[in-house]
Amino acid sequence: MTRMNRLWHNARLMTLEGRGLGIVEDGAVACEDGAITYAGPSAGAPKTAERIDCQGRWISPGLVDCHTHLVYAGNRAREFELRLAGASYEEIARSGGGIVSTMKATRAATEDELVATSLPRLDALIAEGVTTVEIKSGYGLSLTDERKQLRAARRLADLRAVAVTTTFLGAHALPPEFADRDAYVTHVCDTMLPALAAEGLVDAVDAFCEGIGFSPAQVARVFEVARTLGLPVKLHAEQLSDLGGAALAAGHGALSADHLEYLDEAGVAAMAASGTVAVLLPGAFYFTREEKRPPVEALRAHGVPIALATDCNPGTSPLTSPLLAMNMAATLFRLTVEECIAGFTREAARALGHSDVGTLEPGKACDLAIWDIGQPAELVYRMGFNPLHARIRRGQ
Ligand code: DI6
Ligand code: FE
Repeated sequence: MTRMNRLWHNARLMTLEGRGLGIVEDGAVACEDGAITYAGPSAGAPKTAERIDCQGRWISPGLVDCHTHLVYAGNRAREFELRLAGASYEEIARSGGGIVSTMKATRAATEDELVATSLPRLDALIAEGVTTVEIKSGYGLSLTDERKQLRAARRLADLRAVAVTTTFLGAHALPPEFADRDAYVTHVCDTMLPALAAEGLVDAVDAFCEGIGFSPAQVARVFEVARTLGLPVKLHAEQLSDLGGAALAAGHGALSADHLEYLDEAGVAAMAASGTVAVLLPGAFYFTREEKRPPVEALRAHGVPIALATDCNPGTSPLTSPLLAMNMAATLFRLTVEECIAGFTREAARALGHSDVGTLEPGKACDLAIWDIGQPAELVYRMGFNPLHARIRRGQ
């Protein structure tokens, strides 16, 4: 006996299967028990009990936001004003603002408060068709507070119909109670990461490899522990300077290296060799008024997969719109419409190591976004307009 047998028909599909958008002009998607059983031309669609007429609308895979820091307390609007008056992100970070100011607010919040204050941000993503979201820790910077942040992230998945995947970012900034970065990294490696992994709170491990963050040698220590725990790694690399972080990540078989404005050709080649996804974050580029573009042409030439994400965070990308991120990626980074849409679906799923979402194919989760548009480019072209008609998660 089959349950929840559904067919969305009279639709145009972006299946994202293979390399391009995978367009099917007169298409249908069938679902059984939350999984896709058919995605293709209407003519070949199975007969099912419940039929939903899409009236010519477009169906894409549900969007995947593969890099966010959306669980935090407080905001950094005051720092924004200081930056408008001329202060730099690095100056603010060095004078006790930046990540550490969000750490203080996050530490002061209860788990319930973190959930409540983060939920509207998650709802904004969901309203634009997001069905899978990655959420990083990194604003607790102690065992107790990182645990609280990761637990809050997990709880968001119970409150909304969305898949949440958690990433431990203990090596994000130096908490004030440690005078020395190496000593803090030891605490991350010996205490925080093993404990949180044992509690089942960690799906992947990330670090901030930067002059104001952690050195490649310190990141390598964290990655070694991740390896012994069997956890995949990813890295904030080459955002403000070139420390060779992406090549380091690639050497550890990282799922992704993220930001990458200062990535050089050798780093691109290393990523290509390891199959590491380049996650580009145009919101942070825009908000920090960065002038150096990530090496998109080299990434293409070497066949490095390109994903996009909001990087939703209070300091450098207070962005909760994947559609605006697509527009920024096209306008600021010169990505094509196909690259932008693939970047929030197929390639974002790859950046998370999730093989069950990101395309419309039999066997994948039936996570759909149904759009009121006449052509795919409209998703990327408009600014601040949301044409989502419906969002389907696991067939519902
Ligand atoms: N890079 C970023 O852009 C965010 N974290 C990171 O490692 C910024 C986080 C913040 O400023 O709060
Ligand atoms: Fe980030």
